[in-house]
Amino acid sequence: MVRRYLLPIAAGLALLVVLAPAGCGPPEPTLNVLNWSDYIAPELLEEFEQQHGVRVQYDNYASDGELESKMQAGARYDVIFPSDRSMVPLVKKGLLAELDRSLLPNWVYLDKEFLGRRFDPENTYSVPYFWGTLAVGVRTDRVAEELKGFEALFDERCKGRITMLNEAENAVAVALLHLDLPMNSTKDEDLARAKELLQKQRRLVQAYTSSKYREKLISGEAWVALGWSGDLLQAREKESNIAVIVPEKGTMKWVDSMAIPKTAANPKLAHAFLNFLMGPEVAARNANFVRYATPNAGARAKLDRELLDDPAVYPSPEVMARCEWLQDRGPDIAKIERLWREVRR
Ligand code: SPD
Repeated sequence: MVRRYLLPIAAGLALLVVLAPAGCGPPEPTLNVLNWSDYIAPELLEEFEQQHGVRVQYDNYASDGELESKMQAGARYDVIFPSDRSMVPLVKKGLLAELDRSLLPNWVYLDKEFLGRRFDPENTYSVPYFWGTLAVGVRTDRVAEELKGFEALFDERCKGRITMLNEAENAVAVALLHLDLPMNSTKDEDLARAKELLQKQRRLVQAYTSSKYREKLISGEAWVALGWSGDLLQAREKESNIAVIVPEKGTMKWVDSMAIPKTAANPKLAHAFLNFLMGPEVAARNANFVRYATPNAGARAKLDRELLDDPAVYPSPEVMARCEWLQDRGPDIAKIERLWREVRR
């Protein structure tokens, strides 16, 4: 009787012991992260994996539109990094989860200046990650004169060597600023002038890209690139013949956030990841690597001195006073999207 019942159980247990080391144990928890390209120090992902005994599946995107359509189509991620611009539709469509502050003790290190912004007044859904400006990267070995604004992007002499961000609102904002018009204007006459400028510029443009301009500047394939400050600074790190111009007359300032989608499979682990990146030590290492400005006040004292003193990372208060946030243009956004389609076709 005992043999009849115990033997099969023992055999079953033995089989389990044989199979378990071969990878048949419980699956390793995975944190699915979707971030902009070149926007985190890779060592931090490994560190988080080791600290929490998890695997981080890390994917990239290159534009606001790409993130928004992925989330709209139901992509399953635990942590995403929307821009201030993308936060508006993501919140409106109910795609983000409310944050649990009790799981984010490092909140105390955030700089209040970057909290309570219009796109999320109570920071119900978002934690500021990095901020920066819309800037111009220039190969100084190719473009000799001293530049102060966006002028090289429209210069015939740079024909075929110019790259533009492939983002409607960024490109239109630059055209409006270059024409000394308000960056957030939706007036038909202002947009008509911006369109004319961008259409005229089209034959000078080598590529519309939001992810490859860094490499193109480094290789010298491009001489002038419209980009986001930190990416251009990363290029300057690799090639000393690159200058980063934050237009003196003012430009767009922006802040990207960390957020947890409503469909996150692992919200607890997602909070742990956010809190990890919000720690002053980690936030400083991350900023030193990506060369963007940090909204983490606790990290400031730990930043590389040359980063803190670099006006391309932290522009002077005078220049900052002339910079503007992108506003939510509501239904008027359709005008900008149409304009951009017409420029790009
Ligand atoms: N390579 C990281 C780029 C992040 C830029 N985010 C800026 C969004 C501005 N709308």
